[in-house]
Amino acid sequence: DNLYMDFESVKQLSLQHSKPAGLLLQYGTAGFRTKAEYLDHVMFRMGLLAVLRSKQQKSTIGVMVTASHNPEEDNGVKLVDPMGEMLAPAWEEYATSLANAEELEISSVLADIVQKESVDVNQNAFVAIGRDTRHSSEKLAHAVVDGVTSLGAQYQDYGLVTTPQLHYIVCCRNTEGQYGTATVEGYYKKLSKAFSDLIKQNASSGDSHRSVRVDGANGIGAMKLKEMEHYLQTGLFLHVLNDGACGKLNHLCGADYVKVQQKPPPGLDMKPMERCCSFDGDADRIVYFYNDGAGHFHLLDGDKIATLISTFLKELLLKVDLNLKMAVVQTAYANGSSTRYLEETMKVPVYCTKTGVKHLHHKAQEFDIGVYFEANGHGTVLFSKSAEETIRQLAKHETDAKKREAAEMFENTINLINQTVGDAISDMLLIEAILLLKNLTVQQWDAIYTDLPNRQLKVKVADRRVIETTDAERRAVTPPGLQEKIDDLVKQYKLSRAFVRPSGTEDVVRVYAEADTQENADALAHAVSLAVYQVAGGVGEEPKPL
Ligand code: G16
Repeated sequence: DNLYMDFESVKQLSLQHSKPAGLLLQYGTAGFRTKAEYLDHVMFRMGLLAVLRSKQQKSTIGVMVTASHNPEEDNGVKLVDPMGEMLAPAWEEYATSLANAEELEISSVLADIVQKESVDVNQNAFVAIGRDTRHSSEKLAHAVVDGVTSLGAQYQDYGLVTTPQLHYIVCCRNTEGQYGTATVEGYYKKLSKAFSDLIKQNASSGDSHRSVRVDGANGIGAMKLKEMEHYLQTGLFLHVLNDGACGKLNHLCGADYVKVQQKPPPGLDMKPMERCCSFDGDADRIVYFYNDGAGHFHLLDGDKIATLISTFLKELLLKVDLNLKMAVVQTAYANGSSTRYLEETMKVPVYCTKTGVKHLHHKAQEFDIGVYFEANGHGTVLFSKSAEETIRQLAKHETDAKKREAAEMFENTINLINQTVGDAISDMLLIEAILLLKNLTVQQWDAIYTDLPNRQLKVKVADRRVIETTDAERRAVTPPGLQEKIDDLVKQYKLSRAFVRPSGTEDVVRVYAEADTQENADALAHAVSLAVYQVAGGVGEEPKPL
């Protein structure tokens, strides 16, 4: 029958994308990620998986070739579900079995998925493919295409796009254009219009000619932002640096570098109080920073962004007089001060999930307005269908002029936000608009609360899977003795907290610590790293004090 025939062509083509012997990979925090040279078979097979998912969902599925914040030599793949979310967790297991299947097992793994998920093999399938600027990405994207066509499915290759652009496109395709026009140009037009409509509502005396310095991580974000400037005719001047013209992707630049190192990319010439921001390698994360008059560096990370956005939204809710349920979702990395500020001063409920946008996104869907941000700058805002509808109706029909204006501002805000996933470009425009509308300087934004000093470190171990965690990754359950050691260490400092977890994107264990002073946060992070090294099978050099 059909199914059998199709699998025949899969088998044929698969021989051109064979799996290196003995290689085992795990679907991680955001898909598969490792050295690019090990990924050809994974890409082919994720093309296959996307087709099955597309048939099952009767929708377009996205495949993004990127390793985001990882070094240039790495690559990876993120799968995008119909509404633009990350692939459903149940399918991550299929992805792992398919990626690890031996050549002769591929058909049976496919047949197994078809059976378990009641996939109608005769259903049409469509896959939207995108890639970042890595050297390896083009060839890997071809492997995805081979996977898709070997199952007789259709595809569109969108070429070089940011990850959030592909998520947007998938959502547009599956809502028949309701979310927007399913092209990169459609994305530019939608966001540019929302941004210009929003800042037109500025009533304050704030200067609407603004500039921001953008570190593009030498990646796709820089390229796409330059394309977008043409649509953004609004008095926002973007000085794009690290645009890929000469520097290496994510090397000494980008959101991850700035957040983890707590310093600006070398060579970025910051004027005092000038707003700067950094994207990551696929432009789904953003952090802001500036230098004060005294030459001190200040970082405004995902937590500060979440606070700014939720303050703005809460004020809008008051103005439109709607009783909608708003919450903020964070992870264990959220600075303790941010959580305290949100809960105690802003009176907004805060939830903590495991690392990975898929977890935060899922939780945020439970509320009328769910603001989610990882401290690393990955996040967005979700609006329930009914909340969005109520706001749009108010913007159209409300007779009280003040309320109607606020509802219009709310509607423009919704239009500016990429609700499918964290999006550096959309987040940047939203932040710029909020600062303007609230007439806030970057320093005033920063002063909303003061971060607890913190430190993040990485430890190399033989097998990071020996560390298992619980309580949204805040406690380690294995290896035995590790958590007890951490607890003892934490007790030695004031306002302290620490946790460890295996990374799902790099072959390292991540360590996070915060305490009353930077010195103490550094000392605690180092002590915890040593504990990991000793108890969890550290390899290479022992962690040194900072
Ligand atoms: C990905 C995920 C993020 C996560 C980050 C680090 O980001 O999308 O949710 O915070 O990896 O994850 P881990 O600590 O498990 O390595 P990106 O920007 O690299 O795709």
